[in-house]
Amino acid sequence: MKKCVHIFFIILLVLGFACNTNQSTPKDVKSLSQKTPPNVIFIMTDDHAYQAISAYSSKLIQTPHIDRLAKEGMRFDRAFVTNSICAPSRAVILTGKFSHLNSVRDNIQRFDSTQQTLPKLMQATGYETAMIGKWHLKSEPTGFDYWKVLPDQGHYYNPDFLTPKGKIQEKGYVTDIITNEAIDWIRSKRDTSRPFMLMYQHKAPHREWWPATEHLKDLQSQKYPEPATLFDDYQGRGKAAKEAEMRINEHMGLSNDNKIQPEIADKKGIKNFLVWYDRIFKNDYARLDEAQKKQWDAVYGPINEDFDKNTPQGKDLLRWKFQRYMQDYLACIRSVDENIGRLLKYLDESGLAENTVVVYTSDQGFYLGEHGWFDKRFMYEESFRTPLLVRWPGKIKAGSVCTELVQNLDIPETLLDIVGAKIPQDMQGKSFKPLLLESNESWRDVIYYHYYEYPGIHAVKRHYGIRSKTHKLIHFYYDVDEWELYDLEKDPQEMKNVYEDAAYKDIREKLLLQLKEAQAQYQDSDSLSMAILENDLKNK
Ligand code: SGN
Ligand code: CA
Repeated sequence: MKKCVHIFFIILLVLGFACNTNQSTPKDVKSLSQKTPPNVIFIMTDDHAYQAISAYSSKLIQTPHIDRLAKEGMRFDRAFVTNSICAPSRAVILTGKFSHLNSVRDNIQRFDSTQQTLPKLMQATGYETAMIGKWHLKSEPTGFDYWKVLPDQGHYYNPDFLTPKGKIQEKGYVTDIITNEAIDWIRSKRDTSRPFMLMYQHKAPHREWWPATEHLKDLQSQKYPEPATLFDDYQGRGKAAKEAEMRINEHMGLSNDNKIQPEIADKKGIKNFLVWYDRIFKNDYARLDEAQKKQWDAVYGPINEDFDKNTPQGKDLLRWKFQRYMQDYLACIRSVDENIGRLLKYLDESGLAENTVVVYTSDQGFYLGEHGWFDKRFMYEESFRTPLLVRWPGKIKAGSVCTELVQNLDIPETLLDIVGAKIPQDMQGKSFKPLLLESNESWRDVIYYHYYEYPGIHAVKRHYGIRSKTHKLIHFYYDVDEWELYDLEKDPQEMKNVYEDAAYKDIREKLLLQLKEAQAQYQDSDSLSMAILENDLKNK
């Protein structure tokens, strides 16, 4: 039966092709040009929460340029990562394999650059490839005809870049520079006889949220709506949520994050949490030139004076820190949005837009005060989920929305599928090209997740789990052995663990079974988790 359906579609395709080639209107030229393999621009930001993209929610900020991709393409409302942290997410996108198979399970490990990757496979298909911006994988990029990347996390102001010829410092603001480099590569550095894939990856809006000088002031006077769970007390959940060190109140640095001079924070006796908070503040500030310092002081000086005079206490301090956090975080996103606008404008003007697939995503989601948190790592919704927008002119219906469960794991397979390349058997994701084309093929029921960086910064315990469209099952392990189950329809904010609730017995059993199946499918297991844990502890 399936075979018949396939043959039917092939006939339809052939007929469609024949119809197109029979026409002799100017449209012909267009359809022919669309038959040349499309270019691919993969845009990834760092820690960009879907809550801060107006195509998803306009509560916090307007992002008209990023929204264009949703308006002219497809918005994914159930896009997730496999391991909510930077380097692992990047390794997943390069390899199409889960962390336990791709050499990078946490931000400490080094990417094995000899393995099969998306850019290498694209090169083998005849594509010119480039990687510009945040890389964060320790080993040098491979599989790229051109690369220019930030060392490690990079800096916001006057950043250094690594190139095959060595390190160079560029003057200006990192988001602008990365975009200049990207446009410049497309315009004048690539081999124009071949299609290209550009990975254009921003540092912003990563902690510690240093906005561009022109946006320093923009968002200072606005009041941002507090999330309903800002004052979460973590009752109803286990130890992992209670013990994580990412509460705005206690773990966000007053100096390095909120830009209050260390001397003022110290004088007030407010804990800055990180021991090197002042070093970070001074290092970043020291990178500014005299004019930048002047602009910086003009904005942050009065904030410091006001904080010194009217120091908020208790709950008000949390409220104040949340507002400060949003002002800087969102101002960084302003630059991202403007720069994506610049890139899209260049594609329009150069005539490249029509035959270029543009993907927008983040390396993971982020907490914007939900549960009183910043950072990510958890399999709870705000950090597990990530924005995903895809524009493919002439193929994806403008303004479409997909609610199927997809993951960053699926991105390389999808891109290979789009350009007509073979997807290697050992890649673990699934091409979502059929979803882009809105064909009615059956999709998956659950997605799998595994996080490893513990003990470590922010103290989020090791855990794995699955999510269906309606429920989530999580197992926290190592120094705890705790299970959590959430009913995402009744409790979308994940406030009440119902794992032990008798009313959920059947659902729990079904999910436990699906978890085992997912682990088998992705070649993960409890014994592998234990072996990895032992190895990680030995290497500490
Ligand atoms: C830094 C941040 C952390 C963050 C990690 C990983 N601290 O260490 O808050 O979780 O990066 O981020 S900071 O004070 O140096 O900003 S990731 O996006 O690279 O995974
Ligand atoms: Ca990140």
